[in-house]
Amino acid sequence: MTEPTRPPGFATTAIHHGYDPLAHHGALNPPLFLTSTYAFASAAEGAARFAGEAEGFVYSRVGNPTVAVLESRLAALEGGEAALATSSGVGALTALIWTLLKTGDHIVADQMLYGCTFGLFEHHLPRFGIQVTFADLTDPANLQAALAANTRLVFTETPTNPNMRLVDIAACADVCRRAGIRLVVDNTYCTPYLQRPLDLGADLVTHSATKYLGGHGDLLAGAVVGPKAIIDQLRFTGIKELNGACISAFDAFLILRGLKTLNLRMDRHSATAAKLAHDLEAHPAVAAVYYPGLDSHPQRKLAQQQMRAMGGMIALELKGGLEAGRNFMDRVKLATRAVSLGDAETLIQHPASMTHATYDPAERARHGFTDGLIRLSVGLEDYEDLREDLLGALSVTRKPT
Ligand code: 3LM
Repeated sequence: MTEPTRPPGFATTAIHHGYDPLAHHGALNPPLFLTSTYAFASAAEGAARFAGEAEGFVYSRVGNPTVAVLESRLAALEGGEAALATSSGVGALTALIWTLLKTGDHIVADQMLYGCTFGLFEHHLPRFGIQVTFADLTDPANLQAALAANTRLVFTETPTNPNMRLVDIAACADVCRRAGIRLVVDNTYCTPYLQRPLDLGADLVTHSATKYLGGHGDLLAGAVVGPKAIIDQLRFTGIKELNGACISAFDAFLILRGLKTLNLRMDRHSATAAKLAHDLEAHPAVAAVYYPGLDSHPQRKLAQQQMRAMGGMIALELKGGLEAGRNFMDRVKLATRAVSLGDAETLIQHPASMTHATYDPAERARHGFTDGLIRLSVGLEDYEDLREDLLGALSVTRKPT
């Protein structure tokens, strides 16, 4: 057998990394280990495994062979040393924060975050003595200004959920590195196929694997990727003793299956979303479309630098504001009215009353997103059908009042 002359590409890694069928009776897919616990050959061996002196699994809250394949594959795809898979994206985030921070510490976060991340940061972490400063990280100078002596973590999404602002990962990583503070990037919207924050200098990547990584709307999961020493801490403190947010082996199996088509799906999501973003922007009922592939996006150049393609998420505002947006949502037939994203089905939702209802009206105004914003997660259906559905729903003339 000849040795490969180059490192495996993204798709090859997503399909093969960390698993050898011949070591598992030739089974093409990693076996699903449905077990909570693991037998020890002797008391001494069990004790050695618990002490970390012997290799081997002890209990599925901290490790499972099916989950381990997923973790090594996610680490390889993100270009990190190690990964921890969790029961949800929020589980990944709390494992990270509760493990790495303590009372008296400070976080700087971008001003626009997924609703429950915002809820955790704004409404709950202060109860444990952890303060969060929200800053507009689209300008890295604002990051420098927000840092304090007790800042331990900088957290951002990019593009931001729901309004598609971009944060310059390399520029923020530079500020963080000089200050000795960890930069964490939520890479849910992009997946490692479209954007690799660790390559750009981030220290850790988080995911809601519920979304594109799983890709089929049939599971909840999350992940953290980064240096092995930190991932070990998150596993043996965060998941083991703090939040218990371990992923099920079955969900890990489903994500492994989803990963096999991740690059194909992301290319298709991106291609269809790019066309629909143009169509929507050209429609007279539309006031604004937020999509990094549009020339009108203020950070188009940055998007081209740090993203391989522009992804499947679009935000838009209609000229008639909230009421027009609600009517639009009620008229679509093919797009499904639902939260979440990254599925084969196109999903449409209203952030202010759904995914981001954790922001009260004053917070929405302060953090910079409007009540009228509508979010689309463009699915894998035929572009022509989606176009007809969305433009048709926009074009219905209103009944005279
Ligand atoms: C949503 N988002 O519809 P889970 N990080 C990002 C996310 O978008 C999410 C999480 C973390 C949505 C979920 S809202 C009721 C439905 C950027 C989730 C959290 O815990 O796996 O849901 O991930 O935007």
